[in-house]
Amino acid sequence: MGFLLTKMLAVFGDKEHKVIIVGLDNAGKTTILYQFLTKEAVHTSPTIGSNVEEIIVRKTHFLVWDIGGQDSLRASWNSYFGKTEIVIVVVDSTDRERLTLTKEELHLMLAHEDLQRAAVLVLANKQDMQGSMTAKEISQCLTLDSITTHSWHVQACCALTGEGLPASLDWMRSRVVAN
Ligand code: G3D
Repeated sequence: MGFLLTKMLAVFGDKEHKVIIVGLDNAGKTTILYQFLTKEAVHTSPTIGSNVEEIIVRKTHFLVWDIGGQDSLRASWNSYFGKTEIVIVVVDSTDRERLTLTKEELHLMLAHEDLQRAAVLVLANKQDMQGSMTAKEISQCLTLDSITTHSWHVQACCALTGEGLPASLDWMRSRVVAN
């Protein structure tokens, strides 16, 4: 618990950049978090707590919170927003039916006062699956072009193989280094 507190205080001390991973259940959030940790270029500290991990990308430290996506948990997402610099929105690219729900959640989040300075990374996950939507299609469905208040980026990926994830980490790093 003391260690967790130390890590949380580090965020407020601006030594680590806070990232939250959101998305509907089954989108691949947890798989992505742990795939980040196994990439060769990424060195990690031991697990800090349940689904909270430190990731270091070329000396830039991120504290990444994987927030559950089930109906009952989505209402509490905003309790994690404070000090967040990057919001990762994970999309199951085969789940066409629920993309509208993701769109609504995304635009609702961006209106929240605690996220006014956060950058948004949309991960179009499960690209290995037949019939998956492309990153461009997902971008259009989520109306990302209409977002002018936040820096955003969409990246196609496959959490199972890790494809697309190093590029995502590079983009995240470029965002926090730029600020
Ligand atoms: P969540 O944390 O968003 O709820 P999980 O999602 O990370 O638990 O992943 C949900 C399921 O999707 C898991 O399968 C996981 O293996 C699978 N998955 C995640 N990413 C990919 C991907 O890129 N491609 C494919 N094909 N599957 C993926 P199970 O079977 O364990 O439920």
